[in-house]
Amino acid sequence: RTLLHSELAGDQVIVVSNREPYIHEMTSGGIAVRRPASGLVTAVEAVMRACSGTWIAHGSGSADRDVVDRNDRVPVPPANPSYTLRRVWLTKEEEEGYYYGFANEGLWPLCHIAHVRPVFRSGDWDQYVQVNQRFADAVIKEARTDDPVVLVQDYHFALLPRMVREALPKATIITFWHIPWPNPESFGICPWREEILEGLLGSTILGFHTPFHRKNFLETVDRYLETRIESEASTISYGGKLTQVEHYPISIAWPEDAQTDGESAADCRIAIRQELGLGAEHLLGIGVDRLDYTKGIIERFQAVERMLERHPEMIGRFVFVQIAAPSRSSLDEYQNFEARVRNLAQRINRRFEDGSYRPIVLKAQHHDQDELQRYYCAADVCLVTSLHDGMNLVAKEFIAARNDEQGVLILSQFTGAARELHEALIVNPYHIEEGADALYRALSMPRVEQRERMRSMRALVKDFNVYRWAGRMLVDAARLRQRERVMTKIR
Ligand code: GDG
Repeated sequence: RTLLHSELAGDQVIVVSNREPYIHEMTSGGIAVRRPASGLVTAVEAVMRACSGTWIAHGSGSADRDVVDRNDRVPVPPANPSYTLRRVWLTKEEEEGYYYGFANEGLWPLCHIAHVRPVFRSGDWDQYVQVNQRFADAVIKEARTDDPVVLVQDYHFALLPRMVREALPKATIITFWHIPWPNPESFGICPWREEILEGLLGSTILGFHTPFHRKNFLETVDRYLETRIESEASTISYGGKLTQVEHYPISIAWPEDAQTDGESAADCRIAIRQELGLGAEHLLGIGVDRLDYTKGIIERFQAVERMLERHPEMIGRFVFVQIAAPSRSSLDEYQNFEARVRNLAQRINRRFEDGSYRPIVLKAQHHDQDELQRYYCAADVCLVTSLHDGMNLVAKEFIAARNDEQGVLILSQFTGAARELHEALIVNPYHIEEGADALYRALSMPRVEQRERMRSMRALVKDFNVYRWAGRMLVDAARLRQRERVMTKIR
């Protein structure tokens, strides 16, 4: 945090993301504030609390308009304001085309390669261009100087860096791509691939979670644009401007105190089991995800089924709770996925049910963060089985919650997190047998081994926290700003 303050001393920071960090909703009891289920928000919010500034995002809550001032601004966090949230209002048509259409039916499956075919419609693309321009205009309007630090978040705004660069040539634009970047052949099917690459190359710094995604990006640019790439220095020179392409693994804010209102891990363990109608003898698994086809929820349930088949002594003893926050549910692909998840849970439950025992508890609704913490603390094992994931913050949240140094993490090899968390049980989620074996191994793991693995992962996540993620980007940005100032003087 101190590092953030010193790197940003005096600079204006503007964040742009689609999702807002706080959503105001009208409820029967008045206006309530909700934190969305989003890895990006979890990470960037921690940074904004530390460095203040303005966060520009799409106003999506039913009471969002009721709490803003004349300039569409509201101070946040509501209980203890430390920065400004500036809301941009999108029309239904814009939201459909830019967000649901191009971003989530096009770019999301394009970049994840999770066997869902991307859909590209020119009408969606038009909305994507228009909305990127509207957010770029909001950034330009917010800028108090000609060289603000602009932090652009994710695949919703691939065109915005160039748009802002054209109006504010001296701005430091740091773009972070939170999802994977595919190989050049896969990316090449996008009809507007050149425009997207050119848009991103308006950035001063472009960040990915892993060296692998960074390399894929460099190769994609090399394939489709006439540029000069310095692979060693990881810079791309395009149209007389340099972009530094780096990897910055994202993380979480390490909890300062136990986050469960003083409830210890041991208390949570008992309380959650009671709430689920279980006893102290029950073994508990947990999964926490947006209900998204990239997260490997089907494969996870299949691994649970296979484990119970192979180890019948676990029937009646092991329960798996899946928290699945609804996401993008107006899209067909997501509705179909939810139906498949529900049907599979039902089929497995029918197969193994016994009295009140059901092996899978599917909680397909949004939960409070405190509630998630309690589940993390109560679980014997946490399953993260994404088919592809930029990083995956749930893995890190589970580790951070376990100050009792107990619990086992099962982690897909296709997450960015697997590049760091070597003491997890790493699995290929497509290999159901392997998942079942890992689950059984986790449930039978001696406490001493759990402690050793957890202790080592906790040290890593505590050290490489989200402030380091932001701090490293900002140190690099400060270096480039300084170089630019020197070069301008020389010229
Ligand atoms: C993208 C990339 C990358 C989940 N359900 C609820 C809830 N959550 C929170 C979790 C966690 C976050 O949402 C999910 O983060 P992930 O990292 O797992 O995934 P994405 O949302 O897909 O995030 C991902 C991330 O960006 C950051 O760069 O790691 O790879 O896909 O924080 O706790 N939060 C609440 N209620 C829920 O029901 N409050």
